[in-house]
Amino acid sequence: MSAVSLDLDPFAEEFLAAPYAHHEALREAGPVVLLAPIGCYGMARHAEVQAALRDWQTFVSSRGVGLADFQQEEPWRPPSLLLETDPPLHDRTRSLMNRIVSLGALREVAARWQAVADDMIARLVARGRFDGVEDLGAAFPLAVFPDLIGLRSAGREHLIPYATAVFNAFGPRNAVFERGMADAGPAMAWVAEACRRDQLLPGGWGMQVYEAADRGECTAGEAERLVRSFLSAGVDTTVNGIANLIHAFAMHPGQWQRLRQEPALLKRAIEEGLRWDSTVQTFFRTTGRETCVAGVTLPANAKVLLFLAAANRDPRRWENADQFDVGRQSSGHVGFGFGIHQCLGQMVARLEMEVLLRAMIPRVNSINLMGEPRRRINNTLHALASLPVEFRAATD
Ligand code: OVP
Repeated sequence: MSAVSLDLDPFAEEFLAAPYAHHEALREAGPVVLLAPIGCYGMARHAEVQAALRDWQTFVSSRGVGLADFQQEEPWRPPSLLLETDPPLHDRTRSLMNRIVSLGALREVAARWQAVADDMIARLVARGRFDGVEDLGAAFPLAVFPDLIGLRSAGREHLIPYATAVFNAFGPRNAVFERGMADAGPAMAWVAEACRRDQLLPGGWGMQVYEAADRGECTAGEAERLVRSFLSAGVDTTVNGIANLIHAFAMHPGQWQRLRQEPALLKRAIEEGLRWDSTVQTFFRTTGRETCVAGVTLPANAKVLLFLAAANRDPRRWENADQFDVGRQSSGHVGFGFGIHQCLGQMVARLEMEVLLRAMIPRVNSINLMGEPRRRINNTLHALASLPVEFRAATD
């Protein structure tokens, strides 16, 4: 069998603005489709996406996890030593980073992050109306994450524009990419500088990567690039993860009431938010050899787009997949990926959402949408530009 060809560009602005409207067509066309306008394969069903993510020997990452094949064209920046590598290199860098991004390290910051969240949410409740992106989605990660890494204070406003460029660069060189790149120069220069040892504060996760280099676990050059991964992957993902979760609750007031009545559902609610609206919508792999997926032959050297967010709403995997239901058992979603590359920072992302929801449950009676949210179109992220909301104070 060969893959069904679709005349669908998943990086067209109309698609990126409303991806969920197109996912059903992608899933129903077949287990593997040919996306004719961009000349690559695509998979949008949970079983096939998960299987491809598990099989890193066939679906390789070292040729880039964007549309560009690093074997055909020069990467736009030196490849990530985590995301854009295969074993054995990947396993060495990932093990090193796993020792830094640990549960123990997060336990040390949890109480402080809770205090920051409590204070931020109390102020937002007092204010009433605010922007769920700027005043919460961006404000919270920026209040905790750069300090965790040990970044100096000056220039942190470059973090989000840098990430925008990084996540756009996984897609084609379309107008979305060009707009993101147009003013990214200063952000790229700032990030490059911020990753250097002499710019990092002692005790932070950035300096800990250099200390691993001192122990011979990697070179100083590799350390610099591993610190870059923290800054690339750790900000815009959580910014929009939080904003998307607030948006989900604003659209589903009954689900917020349910969580308030059953706070024990907190962890499930977070996973459900990640399943229902995955910030990272897609990643590519490249076939290192010919392979067969559900009876369809894929040639070697092909780019394959994995629709993580579509897999997370596959009715073959979840009942009422399009419903946001905080009581649902959502584990098994691929919002953080799956397999050897599964999100290194997932515990950080979860902790940020946890402390925020813990702060909100006793204080926020209702979350009300006060205007049309505006999307920020990105080739990879499901992102919001603004989310006008109101937190009505709890009196109970
Ligand atoms: C979502 C990710 C995203 C962007 C960059 C990197 C990782 C990196 O390692 O540089 S994972």
